[in-house]
Amino acid sequence: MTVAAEKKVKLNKIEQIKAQKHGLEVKQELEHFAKIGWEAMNEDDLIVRLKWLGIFFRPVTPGKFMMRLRIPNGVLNSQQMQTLANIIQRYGNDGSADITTRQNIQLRGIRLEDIGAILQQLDAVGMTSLQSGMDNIRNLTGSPVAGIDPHELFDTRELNYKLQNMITNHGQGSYEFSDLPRKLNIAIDGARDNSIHAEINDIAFIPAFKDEEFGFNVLIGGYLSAQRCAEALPMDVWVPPNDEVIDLCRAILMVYSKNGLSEGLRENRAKARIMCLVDKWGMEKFRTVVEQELGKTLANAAPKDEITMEKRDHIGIHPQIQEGYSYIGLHIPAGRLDAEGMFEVARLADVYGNGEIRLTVEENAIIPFVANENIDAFLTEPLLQRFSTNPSPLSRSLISCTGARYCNFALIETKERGVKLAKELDNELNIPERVRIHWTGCPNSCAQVQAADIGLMGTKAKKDGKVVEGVNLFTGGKVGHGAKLGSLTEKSIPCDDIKSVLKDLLIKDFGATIKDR
Ligand code: SRM
Ligand code: SF4
Repeated sequence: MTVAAEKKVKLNKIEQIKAQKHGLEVKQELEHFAKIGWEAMNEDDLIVRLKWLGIFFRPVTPGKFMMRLRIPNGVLNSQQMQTLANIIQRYGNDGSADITTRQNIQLRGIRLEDIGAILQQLDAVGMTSLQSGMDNIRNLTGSPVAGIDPHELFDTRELNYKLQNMITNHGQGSYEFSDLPRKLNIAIDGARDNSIHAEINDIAFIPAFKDEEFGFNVLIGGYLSAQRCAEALPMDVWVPPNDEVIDLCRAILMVYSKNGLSEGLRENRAKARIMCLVDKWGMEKFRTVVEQELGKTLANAAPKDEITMEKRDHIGIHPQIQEGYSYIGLHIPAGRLDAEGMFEVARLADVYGNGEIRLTVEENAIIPFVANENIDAFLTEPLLQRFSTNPSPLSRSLISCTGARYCNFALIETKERGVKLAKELDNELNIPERVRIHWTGCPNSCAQVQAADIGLMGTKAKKDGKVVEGVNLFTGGKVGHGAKLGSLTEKSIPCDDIKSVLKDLLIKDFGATIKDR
């Protein structure tokens, strides 16, 4: 008798859909889908299974799909960026892209009949969108300045590439790693400034020395959701910075996947993240079961970690560890790109750098390896009028989720509103230091309002007796060294009143003063 039958488990709807046909199966059916059109597709294939290919049906723009890529450690090259730009360019005004809060890229406007060819185009330049949605491991994050940062302890790029290859079977799709009870986030950081928000990842590797040997302490179970937000907990494990990281990830993923059914994680999706397994077992048992899966005992955590710096945003010009070179961070307002902007970023990377482009969880882009003697010329490039190296304080630190323009969960429009308001407040106030304002359209918190200095989460509010768009206000989030989640401080502020609420808050708590005009 199966465990499910024994315990009379009632699988949730998504598990039932997965049991009928695995999500990756739809890769073989793309030609058929293209023939019949999205309107005639089975709903489970259209809305659920296509997400295993990184393809998201958007009820807000039916027929114009979103494609979520995987960009491990946020590193891509100019050829890859040009390929992405080419893909969206053919869709005219419908084609656009966003840099995401997991240093990744999403493309918009994609038509069903093009998906097969696009997957081949991506494959040809070493990219994939597979397993980037639903019950899969999301983009693997790492320091955006890995390998070029003078303060770095370890370059995590190779580890993240290896991990992505394992998880996705070199971009072709892996049945082994794509049937988790729920989504899962992994981050590996070799920098000192917690550039990846370790505290809100399901599995986080943070730098730590054990007996003077470099490695990682491991945190488990951080996540944000509409029902609960949890900071990751120490697993009391230390691993050296080599294949042991990959092996440990494999063991944790197997334990999570294999026990999902017997521990009830496949019944209720709101109680299915890996922290729920830790809740049931306690961390000690969790670690023991992982060790059994791994077939060996793990070393205990190092007594302290090396997250010692405030979080950097990487915007502007910064010296690299390689003498004579700098990396230049460009501010991409709310992460939104179009084909023209992407071609230009790729061109700057080729002309001034080594062709590489880095993405940040703040939704910005970095061009590394600019020779110091070329910086002045770089700064005269017209693209910098759009993507500044020296933006004003609030605009600089603005982060926004997709919001109502494309996301059907959204209760408010976020990106345009956030960019406009930051500009207006920057014009009206002197703001002495960075204030990180995050806008998120609904309680899923894709733009991590709990990590923000000021977090604004879409909701409904009342004004003059009418229901209007509003936000819940979060404050007190801290990132980098000593990161902690902020909390809800005010509910249901009508969007029309946000500007004055923010102005007061910036003056009262962040030392802002009114500008003389
Ligand atoms: Fe998210 C679902 C967008 C980062 C928590 N997220 C969604 C969906 C797929 C919902 C949907 O089908 O419409 C959104 C797609 C909208 C669209 O068209 O773009 C969406 N999430 C995003 C992105 C694009 C926001 C952004 O503007 O950057 C981010 C993509 C990251 C990536 O490249 O993979 C994104 N989402 C996050 C993060 C932040 C992070 O990872 O640091 C979180 C909180 C951390 C976490 O997951 O614990 C996050 N997204 C969620 C949740 C709540 C998960 C839960 O356990 O309940 C959902 C809803 C769900 O999964 O059921 C969700
Ligand atoms: Fe959509 Fe809500 Fe995530 Fe924003 S926070 S992208 S509105 S699911």
